[in-house]
Amino acid sequence: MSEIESILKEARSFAPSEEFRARAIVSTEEAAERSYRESIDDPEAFWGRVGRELPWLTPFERVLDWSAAPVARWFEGGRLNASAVCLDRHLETERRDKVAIRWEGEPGDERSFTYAEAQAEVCRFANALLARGVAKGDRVAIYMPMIPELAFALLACARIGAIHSVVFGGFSAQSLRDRIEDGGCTAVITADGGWRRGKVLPLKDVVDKATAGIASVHTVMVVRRTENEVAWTAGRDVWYHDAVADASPELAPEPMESEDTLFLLYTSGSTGKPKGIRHTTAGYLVGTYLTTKTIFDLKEDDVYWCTADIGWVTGHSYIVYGPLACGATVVMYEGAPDQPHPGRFWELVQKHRISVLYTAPTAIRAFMRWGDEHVTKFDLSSLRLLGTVGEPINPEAWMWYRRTIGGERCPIVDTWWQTETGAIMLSPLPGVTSTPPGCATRPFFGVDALVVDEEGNELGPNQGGFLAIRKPWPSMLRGIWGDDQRFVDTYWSKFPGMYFPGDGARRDEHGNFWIMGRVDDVLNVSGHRLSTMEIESALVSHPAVVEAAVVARPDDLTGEAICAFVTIGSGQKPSPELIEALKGHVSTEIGKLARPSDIRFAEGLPKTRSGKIMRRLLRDIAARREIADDTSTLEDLGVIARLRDESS
Ligand code: 7RM
Repeated sequence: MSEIESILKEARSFAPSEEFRARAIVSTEEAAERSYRESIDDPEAFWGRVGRELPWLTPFERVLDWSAAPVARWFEGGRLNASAVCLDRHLETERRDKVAIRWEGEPGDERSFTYAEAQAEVCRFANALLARGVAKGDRVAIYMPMIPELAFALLACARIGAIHSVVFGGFSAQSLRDRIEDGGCTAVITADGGWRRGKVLPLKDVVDKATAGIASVHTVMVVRRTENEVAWTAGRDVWYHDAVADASPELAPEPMESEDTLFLLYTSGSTGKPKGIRHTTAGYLVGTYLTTKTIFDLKEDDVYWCTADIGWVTGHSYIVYGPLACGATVVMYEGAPDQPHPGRFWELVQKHRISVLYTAPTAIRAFMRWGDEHVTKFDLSSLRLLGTVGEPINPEAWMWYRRTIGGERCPIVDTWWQTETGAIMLSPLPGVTSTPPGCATRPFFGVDALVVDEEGNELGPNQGGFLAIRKPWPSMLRGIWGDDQRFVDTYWSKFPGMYFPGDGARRDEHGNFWIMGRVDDVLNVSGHRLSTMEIESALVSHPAVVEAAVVARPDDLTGEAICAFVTIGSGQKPSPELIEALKGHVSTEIGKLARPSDIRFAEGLPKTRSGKIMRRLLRDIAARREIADDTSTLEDLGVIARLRDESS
């Protein structure tokens, strides 16, 4: 029994309006189909043409070399620089004085930078790094709040050919230390602090703890943001404003080989030590550039906002590299979505006339919980396109997003991808794809995706199985830093010749892909393999429920029993009647097989710092086991204690 049974049925589907379609970058099904066919049948012709849209210092000679599979080599012979692709290229055009980054701090302070200003700032930053002895190929850890200097830090590293390794500003000193050591970083860029929910996160203090005793770190560059007191290590620490005071605003970009490493980004995965995912220069830029342009349908006058933190891959690809390569105006926000009020995001949309918004299902479900009144008091008519990423979005949340945020007029692109894939892999094309709620729909150009069984055989329509990808694509990871064998074992060994992302999926009769969650989360109830995501979707479609996480607990009779943790709306009360109602609701929505044995009410669910539900912790609680897993990536440790209390 290797298939995952799919029980969720969704009959609704939404096509883009004629008005949207007519102006879209990809505006007909024929054009989309033609490009997709070419990208699969003749990838070198397709990607060669896209590649030539970037500004090269030396043109590439060969599009793809797959002879050392699974390590691909794209655009060999070419030289380019990521900071020049994102900034310099626009300075010769009308975009020179266009706003590149419009930033707002949590306390409401604002700054904005045109492309010309951003380029000068990045050159000063890069000169300051050079003056401190940071050289091409060196690894630089970046541990910062969401301020413009964070984006500039990535680009300044790229300008001199240093490899950046961004660590999300919410991680602990130990996590930061592990990543600095694993990458062999010689410099750290940080800030005194950052604002989060009205408080100062003392980032420099954390860096001091993380670097104590690491002799290889010769420089800690500190941006002044919150003006809190910081300890100072003479000779090692340097204020950013001092370092750039006399730095020249000009610096020729370092010519980088296509396959030179652009950055490392650590992903924790479910077990073992974090993996330093390695991305290279040209392929990554080509992938993020093309997906940003066509999936977000970017036009010259768009104001684009991706709400992720740059500490995650979503921020790397869709705040910094993709949108800037496209010459977009990017909004960046430092703080929490409910600071100082639960309507902060919508206030930002109204104020900056944001037209394209990209956010996560976890945020959308929080907005639903907080209530429509915080949304509807703002004017959201500037929005024309919405996106989601990070988790499967349940149809209920998708419908709410469409109605309440998108005013029923904005297409939604549900984008499936990973840190490892570098860029979006499955997504609707907003001008052409008719989209069912909660569906990531189709493979992007060049993505040869399929659903296979345990043996790697392709499955037919509506059979659930493992998502796999058959061909190399430009923005794919090139390896795990310092561990080539783990790269092969993790991604290329389950199905020979295919990339294995670790997600379950099914393809429906229209060819649409439905992501069914991580395969590690699949339940086995009386011999039936069920996706947690589908049961969660059924629960959330009950009016009392705002969020749900389903896990298995050992059961003598059925092998595994279904245990559901649910968060209910603010006007709702936990009761035995509600428990029965919810169990009955799942039975009627998707069938008796999926009826939960236990329903447990939870004030909050354990989430990673990027908002993904951590089901493995819930499995321990459901089985009343000690938590065996590493909880260091958990957003709010208190959640676990409260869940324990509530379920004992
Ligand atoms: C971009 C990002 C990757 C994992 C991935 C999936 C899940 C991401 C979606 C999704 C369903 C989506 N990178 N995931 N996007 N699942 N629909 N649209 O999130 O490396 O942090 O995570 O996230 O399980 O494998 S990531």
